[in-house]
Amino acid sequence: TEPAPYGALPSERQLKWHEMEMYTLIHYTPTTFQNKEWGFGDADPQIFNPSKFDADQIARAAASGGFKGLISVAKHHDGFCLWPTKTTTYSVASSPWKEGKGDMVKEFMKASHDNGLEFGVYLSAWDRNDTRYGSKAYADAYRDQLRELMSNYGPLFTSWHDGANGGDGYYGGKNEKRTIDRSTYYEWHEKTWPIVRELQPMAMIFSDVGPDMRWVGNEKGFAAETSWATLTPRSKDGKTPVPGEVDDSNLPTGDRGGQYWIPAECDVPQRPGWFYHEDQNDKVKTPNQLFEIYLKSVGRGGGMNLGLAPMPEGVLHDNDVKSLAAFGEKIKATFAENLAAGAQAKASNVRQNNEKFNVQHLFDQDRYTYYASDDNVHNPSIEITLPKEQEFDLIRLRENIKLGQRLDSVQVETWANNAWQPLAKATSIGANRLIKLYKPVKAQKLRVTLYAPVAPTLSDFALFKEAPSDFKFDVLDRN
Ligand code: IPT
Repeated sequence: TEPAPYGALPSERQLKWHEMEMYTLIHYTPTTFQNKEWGFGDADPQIFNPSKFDADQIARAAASGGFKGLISVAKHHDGFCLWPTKTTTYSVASSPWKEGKGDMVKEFMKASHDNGLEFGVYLSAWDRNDTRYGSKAYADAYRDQLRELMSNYGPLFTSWHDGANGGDGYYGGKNEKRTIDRSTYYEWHEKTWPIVRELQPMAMIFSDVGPDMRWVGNEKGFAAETSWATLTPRSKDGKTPVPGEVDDSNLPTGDRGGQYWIPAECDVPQRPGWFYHEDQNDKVKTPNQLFEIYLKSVGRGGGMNLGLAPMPEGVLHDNDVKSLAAFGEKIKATFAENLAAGAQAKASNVRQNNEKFNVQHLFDQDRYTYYASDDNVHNPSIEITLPKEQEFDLIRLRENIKLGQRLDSVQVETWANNAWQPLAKATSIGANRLIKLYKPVKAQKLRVTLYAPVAPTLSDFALFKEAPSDFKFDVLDRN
């Protein structure tokens, strides 16, 4: 019989999301034309006039990087809607683009599907254009916008809710105080998120507090070295934690034994900011920088959400396109060959001596078939003999998370000079853990020791060698 599940468990939609690993977030609004990061909501819709908007160029670049999804910022803080909404005239319908007949969210959706990407939306709750902002009428209009997006753009993999959601500042270009109580104003739990659940049951809801995935607490794209998928959201003031009003100190690490399964989503822009700025063309992240982010997000059991910033023309700059493609090549080359394939393995204990739980499942590429020990054995070890000596610098471990995040830590040793030599240790394994070694090592025999408060359920052990990237930007002497 299977071990009993341990702690908080992932939902179907979370399991699917863990397998997806990485996707992109597109910031393109009148703010792009103003060369700003946070628009004031005062941009004349006439400036939204892309000369060669091409959603396909953007989605193709994302797909070439190995990304599996694309999120359209359908409305940012400036309030401009990229689709012809019924709720406000401040939208593409008032712009010269396609003579006001266009729907950019739809174009992003089509381009995503054409390029094999799943599609999602970001809808800013903060709105610096809408004069109703702060009143109940606006909160209702926000929910109407959400309903439009959830209804008309196919199956969505996420609905992304930023914690940068309001308060004082500039509205319509005027410095105004609009004091809202964020813990009650948007009625996230009571009214707003139920719309997502009802209309898009497979959409992962992102926010500081989940419920499906959490902000990681920084915009560097890095989860903490120890990052649990489980979390107990905390508020600063004893009220119900909501986006923008949380104690965010536990977001990078999660909580061991946390109340809910709310894994970290690591968001980071490909450039210094989320929007395009011409003077940052030489600051586009390189494939090696993106790879480091991958290791510290996906490799720490989270997701990687990379921000892409089209130019005012409506396409990505060549530097961004080339770096994405080279990153995609690097990921492919690195993970093309599992150097542990074909290994023989022997565990100190196998659950009920049953084939179903034997160590060969570690090498079958299936995230949910697994090795398990008996219930009273909490730190079994597994000896692994590779078909021949291999050189590697990446170790991948996975648990069958359908039974929870069970492992506290693992230790890996290699056999050399007639003794076991310590090689690496890691905590918080979960859906996917990548351990990067300081330098490549050669070994044929390894030993993995597991530490858990219950019988562990390990599903994967793999070894890889990071593929080099000799990428150089054409216009810049930088790699
Ligand atoms: C930051 C929000 O404060 C946070 O709640 C979360 O939504 C995050 O954005 C997403 O990246 S604001 C940013 C300027 C740090």
